[in-house]
Amino acid sequence: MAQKVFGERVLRKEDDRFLTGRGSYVADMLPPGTVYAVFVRSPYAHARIVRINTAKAAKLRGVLGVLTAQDLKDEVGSIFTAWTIPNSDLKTPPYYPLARDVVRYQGEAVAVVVAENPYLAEDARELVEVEYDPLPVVVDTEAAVKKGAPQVHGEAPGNVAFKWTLAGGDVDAVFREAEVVVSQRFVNQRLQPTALEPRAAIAQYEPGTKELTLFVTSQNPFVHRLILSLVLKHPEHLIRVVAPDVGGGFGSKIPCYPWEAVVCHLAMRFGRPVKWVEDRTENYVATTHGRDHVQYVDLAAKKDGTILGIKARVLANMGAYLSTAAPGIPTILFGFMVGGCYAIKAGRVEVTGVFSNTTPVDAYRGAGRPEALFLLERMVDILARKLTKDPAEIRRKNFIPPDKFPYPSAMGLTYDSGNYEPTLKKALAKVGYDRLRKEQAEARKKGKLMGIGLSAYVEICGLGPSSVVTSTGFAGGLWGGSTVRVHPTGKATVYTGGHPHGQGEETTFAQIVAQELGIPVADIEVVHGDTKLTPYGQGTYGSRTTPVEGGSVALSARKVRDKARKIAAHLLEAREEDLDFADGKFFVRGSPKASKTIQEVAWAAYMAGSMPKDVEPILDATTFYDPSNFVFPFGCHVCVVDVDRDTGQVSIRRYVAVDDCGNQINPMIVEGQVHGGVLQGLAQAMLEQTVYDENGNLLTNSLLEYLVPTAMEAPNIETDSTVTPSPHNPIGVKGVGETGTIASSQAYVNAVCDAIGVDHIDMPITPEKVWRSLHKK
Ligand code: MCN
Repeated sequence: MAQKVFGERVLRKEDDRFLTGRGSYVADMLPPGTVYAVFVRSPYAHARIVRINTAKAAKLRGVLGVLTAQDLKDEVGSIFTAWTIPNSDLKTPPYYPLARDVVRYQGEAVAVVVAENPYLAEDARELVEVEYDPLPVVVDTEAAVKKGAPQVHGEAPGNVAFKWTLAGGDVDAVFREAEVVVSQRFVNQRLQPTALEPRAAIAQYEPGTKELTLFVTSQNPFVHRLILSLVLKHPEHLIRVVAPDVGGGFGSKIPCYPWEAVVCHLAMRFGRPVKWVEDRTENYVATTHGRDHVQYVDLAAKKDGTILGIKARVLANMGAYLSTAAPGIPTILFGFMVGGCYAIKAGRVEVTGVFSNTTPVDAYRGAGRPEALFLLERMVDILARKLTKDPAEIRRKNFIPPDKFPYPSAMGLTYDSGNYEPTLKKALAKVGYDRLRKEQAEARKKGKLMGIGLSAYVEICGLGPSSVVTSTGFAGGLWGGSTVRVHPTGKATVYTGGHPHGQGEETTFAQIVAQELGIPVADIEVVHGDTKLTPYGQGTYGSRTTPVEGGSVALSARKVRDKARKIAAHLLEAREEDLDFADGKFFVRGSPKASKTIQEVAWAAYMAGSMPKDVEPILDATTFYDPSNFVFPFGCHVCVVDVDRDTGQVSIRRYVAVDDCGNQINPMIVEGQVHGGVLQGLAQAMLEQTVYDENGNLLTNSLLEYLVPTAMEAPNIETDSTVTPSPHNPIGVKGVGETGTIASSQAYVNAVCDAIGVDHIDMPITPEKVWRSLHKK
């Protein structure tokens, strides 16, 4: 195929509407007759609800209703978790849409007000009187599992939500064999996903057809539809979920939230469209949080730096309830990756999921993998320090060799393809590693502090083979679904089950089809996010959209090409085998003038006056593609920092990211994803941290207290790549949406610890922590 579109830096098609303010967001929608819902949320983190008096609020003119759990008891069921990890004694206490007798975190909803306009709704909320009887609160993860700690749920003694163990190889033997063991406790702090657009929903009910339509900020409209049909007991085929443009999600718009179900119920109850839009404070208390681990880690090695094995004991704070995907994150997505890119012989991970009086956690960019790669890459640096070896050397020595792929990891996965050393080599060359180490030695003599932090990673994404993910208790096959349809005039539409919300697949999926069919990118539209328009699909998360949904798109386009070839052969009176295809044209081999463009074939397929025998009219194809394995992108990042001895201020001098996500469809978009991802990981390392007081009040409940980085804190991120295609994926791609986040926190922490010569400082590394660490010595 002569013309190359796949692999080109095509400008993002979606940006025209985003940059001119023409995106279509739920908060901007206003169906005629819309009324507004606001939730009354508990100020207490743990309390018994003694009584709720709604009379005054309900009397306010313009208020349609004020509802409590009592009113919804038989109408809206409890929200359930969709990832029930086997062999873990998982406790799934009910998560009612409005709290029944007890509230278990600050911000849990106890009542909902519906009014003609949002101001009235707010006023009425003030009039709802709730009497609480406060109960003892537990926020801290380690405190929650101590004897005598306040109990969050009667059905989960000791606040234990589950216990899960993963072991591979003979762990005890490698620790016996070890010449050196290093140990460290890490806190991977809780974070608050901060998508530009908070969550929003509008539900509409059509009594004539009984169709319920929900416009919602979702990463996976079909998952919402399925859960809502069960929770509301409304038939699935009569629910339409539309997720229009969504202003970022980072994992927090995967879950189906109780309040989305309530809004649906209200629309059916009052016969009016009902709208609910979070503000940032509601977003911070009521949208899921991420991370929140306490980890105790041991690494076994030989004196020459050979890593033998790893053990991690983890307490994972789940918050007050188990959100949609929550149990799978500190287990499946975490435990399998603790060996990273090293040829370790054995590993053991023991995870205890812990209930506490905090907002429930769920996926947050990287979801489990940042927590795994952080602990491993920190341990490698601690080992290097103990053995006084170069951290780059230790990594190089332990990489899985390129000829060992597909590689069966000690933790039980098969890494599809990899060649790790070139990413390290490229990153070190780009940053000028040897020169920097010399400069560092000189600077130290003068009392100046400069540090170099490395981070090598491999991660699991492109979820997944359905047989594997369902065997982990996940209630959903993770295949990809697409339809590619060429219209009579030769323009095309791609219908995908993915739901990009910032990632750029409206462009890259058009590139895939353009490459396969020779149709210009400008003539291809990508449709997503509407359960009534697209094939059933699983949505966008776990950097699965390109490998899985994109794989499906490529296969659909190839089916279309095969059908078009049949029609072209018929029109040209040639044999199919004698046709070549290039630049959107079928040629008869040897007589290039005898040709038909894909557009001519499309016209013929719709007119259908002269079709080959057994070929149906029109030109389209649908594919449901279930991959045979996950994909495993990898890379190496280097962070260089300068530390001010007097103030503890850290400044990033260089940040180099070398990533391998297999074939790249659009290198510009790939770089954009790496930039965003790296900054999100650096944000955890430098600034972000959820803080509760001992009573469970969320102190970081606005953007004044919760520090997200701005352009001022963002370093210049220098990117480069290597290309190791995935062997099993139809287009050789691996995901890249999370790699930056998975790699960057530890690169920064490694750099700071290297600069000041300590084993560890917990994130976020504030100037105060650095200063104290320097002055302790
Ligand atoms: N891509 C490519 N070549 C590859 C791999 C990817 O050109 N070899 C392109 C893709 O086609 C797509 C983008 O890179 O345009 C990211 O694709 P992919 O890695 O498949 O990730 P997903 O689309 O599945 O996105 C999910 C991922 C996750 S899990 C989070 S969280 C995240 C992220 O993407 N949230 C984001 N990136 C985000 N970006 C934005 N702007 N907003 C979010 O909420």
